[in-house]
Amino acid sequence: MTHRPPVRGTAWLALLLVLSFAASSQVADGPYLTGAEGGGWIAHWIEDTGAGPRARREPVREGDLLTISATARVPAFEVRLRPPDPPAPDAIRTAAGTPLLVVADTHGEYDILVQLLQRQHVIDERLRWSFGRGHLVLLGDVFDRGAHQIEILWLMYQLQADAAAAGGGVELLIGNHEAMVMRGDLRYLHPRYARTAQLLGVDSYAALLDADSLLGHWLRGRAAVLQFDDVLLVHGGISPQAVTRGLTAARLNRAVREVLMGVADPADPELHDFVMRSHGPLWYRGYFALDGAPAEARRDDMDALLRHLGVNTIFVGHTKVPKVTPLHGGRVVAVQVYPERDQDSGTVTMEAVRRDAGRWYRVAADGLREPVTIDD
Ligand SMILES: [Mn+2]
Repeated sequence: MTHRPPVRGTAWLALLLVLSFAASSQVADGPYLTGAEGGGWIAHWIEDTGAGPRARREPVREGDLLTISATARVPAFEVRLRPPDPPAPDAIRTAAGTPLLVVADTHGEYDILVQLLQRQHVIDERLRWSFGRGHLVLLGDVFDRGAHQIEILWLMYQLQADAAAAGGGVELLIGNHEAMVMRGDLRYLHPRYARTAQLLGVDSYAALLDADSLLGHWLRGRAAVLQFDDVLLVHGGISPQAVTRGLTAARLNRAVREVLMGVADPADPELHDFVMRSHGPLWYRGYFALDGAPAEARRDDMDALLRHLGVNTIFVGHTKVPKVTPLHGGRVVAVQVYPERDQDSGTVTMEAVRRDAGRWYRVAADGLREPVTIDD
């Protein structure tokens, strides 16, 4: 028997669908800065003229200020274009007591990320750095699913410079969705960006983030694996195979970078293959018991792995958990609580991990701050 809802209900449902599509179908997009002949870049925007979208192009160069448009919930902010950054470090050592906030996959959920950063006093109401000498690390997967990946990229780009000027730091790690989009796998791309590529007349959205583009070059210089004091930060995880393979953060970062740069004749093609597969750092899920099966990595494996890497704990995103969860007796901490907003109440779900004065806290976009015991 087919259940037919009353007509009145159907009309409401239709209205809700229209409204939710309107909310997610922001037309304006950009800027995308593609490399220009003779240096500098061409900035490409999609503008909403009211009578439909229109492409705008303008040459820009180092030192220029560009405005990143406001969204429904987040104000506009400015970015200053700077010379290419050096590649991200493989390791960061900070003075005792340096605060750290670790945020996992954001998947285009810009306003939820901004709310979380504001509630944690990492940025202020105008999105300016207010974390002083603190460090912010995003564990990758800024791209795909949600509608606002480009805003997140620009915000991280600008905060990186502002944090460095304040004696702190910002690192965006490479997740599997960064690798997918940069390599042209656009299966999970939000429709907003497919439309942008079409309006700008490029074959693929990936062309707007190629190695000659400002953000594409910047992204290819990020790390996939970061040793931060006595912990390791990575999107998916480090397989215990790293021990027998002799893999370090430096080797993994070099291999991921070479893949994303499209290095034609790599010294270690087998490693290039490894880093883009299920046991590579962007994809690994072996710390987790999934689909009723026990975790692939056992506690003995984890001890050998941590000794090999020279850290006490590995923090990962990529695999969803209902709350920030220590695993394997605190050898791993799972951080990815998927960012969501309840459409009725407006309340948001998203968690992160924070270190203050050497202690760890589970924090959330609603302002929650709760000590979390990581060690046995
Ligand atoms: Mn992922």
